[in-house]
Amino acid sequence: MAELKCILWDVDGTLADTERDGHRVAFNMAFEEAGLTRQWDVATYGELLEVTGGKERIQFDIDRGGMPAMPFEEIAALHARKTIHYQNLIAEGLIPLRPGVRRLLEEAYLAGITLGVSTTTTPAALDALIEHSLGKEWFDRFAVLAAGDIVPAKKPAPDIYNYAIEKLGVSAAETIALEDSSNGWRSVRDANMKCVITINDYTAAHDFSGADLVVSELGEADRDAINVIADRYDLSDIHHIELQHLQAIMHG
Ligand code: XBP
Ligand code: MG
Repeated sequence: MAELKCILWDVDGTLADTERDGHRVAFNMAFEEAGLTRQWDVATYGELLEVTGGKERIQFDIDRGGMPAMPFEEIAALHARKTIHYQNLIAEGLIPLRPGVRRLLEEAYLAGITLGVSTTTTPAALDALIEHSLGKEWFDRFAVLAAGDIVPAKKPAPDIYNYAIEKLGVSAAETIALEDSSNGWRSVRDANMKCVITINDYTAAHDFSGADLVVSELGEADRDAINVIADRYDLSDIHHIELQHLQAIMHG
C-alpha cells in the first residue's frame, strides 16, 4: 500500500478556468493584431482543445482550413504575442482559482506533501497564473513546475508527468494527479498514477473511464456539496475533497 507523497496539478481547467476567457481571448487578440480575420468562438475553441499546446492548436486549425498557411516561425511569433496578451489578461486578476484549489493546496503543503505542476501550457503563462491568481509564495512551494516544450510530446503523452516525478525523485505509485480533461487523464493513466478529475464546461462530456474519482469541483465547506460523477472508492457522500480523500484513494 503506497503512502501519498506527491500531488501533481494540471493548470488550465484544473487550477483555474483559464481556457474560455483567458487563452481563447488571448489567441483572438494575437490573430487580430496580426491582421488575421480568424476568431475562435467559444464552441470552436472547445473543438480545438482536443489539441494540446497553443502552437500545435494553431497548426491544427491551419491544417483543417480555418486559417491561412504560414511557416512555423510565424506560428511561433503569433503564439509569443498570444502569450503576452494572456499574461496581461491574467495580470488583470479576472480569472480566479477554481473552488477548493487554494484550500487543498494549502492543506497538502502544510502536511508536507510534495507539490508540483504538470501542464501543457507555456512557462510564461503558468508563471503569470501563479503570480496573479495563486500568489508568489507558490513559486517556492511547488517543488517542480513542468510546463510546455520541456518535453517533446505534450499530453495525452505521459511525458510531462514522467518528467515531473523524475525531477522530484518520487515514484508514480506514491503520486496522485489532478486533471480536468480526457487528454490530461490519458497522460496520467499512461504515467501509471492515480487521478482525480474536476470537470468543467469544456470537459464535462469527455471520456474519463478508469479515472479514480470524477467530480464537479474540489468544493468548499461553505458551498453546495460537490457532484460525484464516477468514483471507485465509495466516496460518493463526500461534500468536498480534502487531503484525507486523496489518501484514501491512494490506499485503494
Ligand atoms: C491546456 C492546454 C494549453 C493551453 C494553451 O494545458 O491545452 O495548450 O490551452 O497553452 P493544461 P499555450 O490543461 O495541460 O494545463 O498556448 O501556452 O501553449
Ligand atoms: Mg487541463
